[in-house]
Amino acid sequence: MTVCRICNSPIEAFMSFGRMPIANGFLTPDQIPNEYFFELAPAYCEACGMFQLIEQPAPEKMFHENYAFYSSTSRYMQAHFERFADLVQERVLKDRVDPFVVELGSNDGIMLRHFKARGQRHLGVEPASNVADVARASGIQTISEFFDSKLAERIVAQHGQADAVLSANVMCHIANLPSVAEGIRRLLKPDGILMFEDPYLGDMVAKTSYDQIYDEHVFIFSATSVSNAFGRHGLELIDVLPQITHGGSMRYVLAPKRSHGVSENVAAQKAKERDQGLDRPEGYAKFKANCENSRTRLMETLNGLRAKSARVVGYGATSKSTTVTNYCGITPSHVAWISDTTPIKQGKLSPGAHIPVRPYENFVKDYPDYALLFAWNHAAEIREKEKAYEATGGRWLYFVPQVEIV
Ligand code: JHZ
Ligand code: ZN
Repeated sequence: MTVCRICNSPIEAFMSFGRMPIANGFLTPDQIPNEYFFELAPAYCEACGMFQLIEQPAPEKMFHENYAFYSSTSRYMQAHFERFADLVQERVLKDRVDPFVVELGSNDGIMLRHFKARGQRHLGVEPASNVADVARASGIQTISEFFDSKLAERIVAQHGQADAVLSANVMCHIANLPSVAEGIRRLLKPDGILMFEDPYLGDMVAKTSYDQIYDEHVFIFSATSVSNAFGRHGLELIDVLPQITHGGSMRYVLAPKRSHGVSENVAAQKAKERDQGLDRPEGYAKFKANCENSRTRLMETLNGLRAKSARVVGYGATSKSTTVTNYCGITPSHVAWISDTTPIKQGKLSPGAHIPVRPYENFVKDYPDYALLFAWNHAAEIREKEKAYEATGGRWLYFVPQVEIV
């Protein structure tokens, strides 16, 4: 029997996406025989509302010195994190003396750089040492370790308690959330604030963006599940702020219980979640059917394009695309290669499907007929940048929120 990672109630997978590799495990041909696979199967806990994976590979298999995702590859995300840092300054740090900010999973320093620029005390905790090195190179204080309650004690001993603990697209990656929540409670000052954001369950279900489900995302949060999971460790959800990033995210604001007032947004969001059916198995049965339909339509479309010998490439070798290619059965005969601007991914094969990843320059040099937009969450930025591709008659193949050619 499997039990909920938060409340220990029995849980069961409501569907399986099948055998999956590490989403960011881009590899060379000689590594294929040793490629690691696990079963990607999500479950929903009726007791505490947490959407979670039954199985997640060990953290060291995902986050290490060759981690392939560098946060600063998107211009829009750079602007987004500047605004996030400004909000923290305005809402939490402004009137405090010599405040201290800790970010969990600070990657290449995309957010912490703004605190550093203000001369504020800050610390990034980033186990993937290659991305952490980028941050360190620009003077951002970063340690490469996994955060838990023990590390929290060490940080407090060395720097004192934090005024703000932040994270973005990280909290939902940590299987041992109870230890992390406990660590954050110890790390935060009694009037401190925890703010984090992650892809939002309500958006994922509404858009059938099942590609948010992959090894790293052991949880897909909602206001209900976050409030329950952190409430067990003395942290209260005091506000929720919807974000458009990553196809629909939620920023959660938490504080030690009874230290701050609770916004009416919290109850309103939880009510919305009930209205959407996120608290019932039927809601997930419908999501499963939508995933299957999406897969069928996408493969019909790709098979049709292959039959007429259209030239199709992928745009953005995202982590999310690993779920899409492996669940749907997309092969290099459907998508010849994937364009990506990240040097560490270029010249490698995509995990599981083994589609070659090539530099973006190849895309510009020889436009395809169709580009499967794996990085659909960056559509606004990409469409703005790719006017010339569209002008030559190049088309986009979307699969979120539905399969369509535009
Ligand atoms: P993107 C990662 O997910 C992993 P991914 C992680 N688990 C997570 O939660 C989110 O980020 C936050 C490339 N690109 O942002 C860069 C172009 O080639 O959707 C990236 O490889 N041209 C931490 O990987 C990929 O696409 C462009 O113009 O799903 C985008 O990856 C742009 C904008 C991006 O995240
Ligand atoms: Zn539970």
